[in-house]
Amino acid sequence: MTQTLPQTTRPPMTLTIAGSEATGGAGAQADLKTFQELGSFGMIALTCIVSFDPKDDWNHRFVPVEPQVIADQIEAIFGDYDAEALDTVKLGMMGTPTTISTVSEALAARRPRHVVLDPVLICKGQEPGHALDTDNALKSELLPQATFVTPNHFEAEQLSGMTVRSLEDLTAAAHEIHRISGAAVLAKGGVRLEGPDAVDVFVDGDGAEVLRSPKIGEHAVSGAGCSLAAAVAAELSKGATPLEAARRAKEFVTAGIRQRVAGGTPFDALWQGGLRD
Ligand code: PXL
Repeated sequence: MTQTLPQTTRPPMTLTIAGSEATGGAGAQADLKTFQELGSFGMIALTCIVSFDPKDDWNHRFVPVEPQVIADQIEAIFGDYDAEALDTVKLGMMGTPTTISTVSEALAARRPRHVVLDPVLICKGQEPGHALDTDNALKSELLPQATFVTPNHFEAEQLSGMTVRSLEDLTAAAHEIHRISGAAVLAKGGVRLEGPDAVDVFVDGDGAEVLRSPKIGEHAVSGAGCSLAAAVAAELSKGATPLEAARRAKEFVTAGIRQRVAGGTPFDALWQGGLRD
């Protein structure tokens, strides 16, 4: 008797190299939910574990994952799917200069087509001195490998070396980050710029576009940045252009903020199911 083999599928695939945020609002948890919601097969190489501390003003308790364990996870993932099948990687929180070097080396060896960098620069509870080393390492080792970067207001100032107070400033900073990295840039004004709209600026080699959506409250929502970059990555894995990916990611995050999840923390979490029906 001849046996028919079960049919396999080859969905779009996205890997996030990011930290765990236990409550599920941010980090790798937000990334994986976003990938699934947008139809991309998700994978995680964990860089660190963050546990908010309810006894200490929800400060971040931070534990890095051993560099060898990070390298092992990436080896397992690219052993399973080569860089042709798995052509999109999202980078979230790294946390230490050593982690950045480990990830930078692993990426340089595989050279995936899309590298979406969410340049998470500081995390509450980290040593300021340490944070500066991490910022510098991120700028010198990961930014040059990125094909798409999603800085928020603060990160746009740090990466461009410019002060951002207006949409014009944000646009100038986005152009500068594009100039130094060669990557497409989606710089997020979020609730930090005045006015009725949450305004983001997209810049790539073809020009600039301002993306707007009405602000939903004046408070930042946990996981919005992670989910935005994850949505960009998922869309790129499905074949979108960088500008299309930016537009769809903004819609995804706006819908998720509209249906945000309230808990005991002082910030709400984004719901990745916001675009369903
Ligand atoms: O939202 C930034 C972020 C990214 N990654 C992890 C986090 C946070 C913020 O809490 O904990 C793991």
